[in-house]
Amino acid sequence: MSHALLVIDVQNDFCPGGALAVPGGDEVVAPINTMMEEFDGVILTQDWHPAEHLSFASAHGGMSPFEMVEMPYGPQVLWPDHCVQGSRGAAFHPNLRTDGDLILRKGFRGAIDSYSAFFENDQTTPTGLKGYLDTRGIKALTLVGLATDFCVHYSAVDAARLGFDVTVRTDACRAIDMDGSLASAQQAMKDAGVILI
Ligand code: VGL
Ligand code: ZN
Repeated sequence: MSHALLVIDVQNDFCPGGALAVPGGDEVVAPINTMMEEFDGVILTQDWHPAEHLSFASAHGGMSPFEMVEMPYGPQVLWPDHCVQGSRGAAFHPNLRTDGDLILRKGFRGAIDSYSAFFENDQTTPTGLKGYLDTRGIKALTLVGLATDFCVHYSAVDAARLGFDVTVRTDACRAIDMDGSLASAQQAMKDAGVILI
């Protein structure tokens, strides 16, 4: 059985000093680089938003980061501007190995966010990753990266629902943890059958 490492969003904007810094975000880089040796395939994702993306508070006059809005597809957290296509913040952490097999970009449609590496936040628009993994015969995934409670969480739950064997290595993840989001993400992942290590 083929087992791939899925490295979620280890980008400058999610590391200390970045626009949406995750506490200790840069601490995942060294363990992830080591883990890359251990898998049949390595896939990296990159959060990749156009300027004025509708997930940015700045695109909603008068609203502040971390407030909620209602989008046509449901509730959406508003974020500081982050991971703008081609910016330094959108680049991978400079010490991250990027010699994996595939770099998958997500969140590139202006009006819809994409936490998951499989489906955008409407939970129906596919990114194409499922087809890629199936074509390669990959049946098991280990997830690492940023942020545990958003993009790792949604990617892991979708992967489990799609039938992959899913493990999250929490020692190689870090969380944003707003309003109990880490605890509810951990519960949702367990409920979906994801193994948390
Ligand atoms: C993420 C919030 C907004 C993540 C991406 O990578 O977890 N979180 N965009
Ligand atoms: Zn984003």
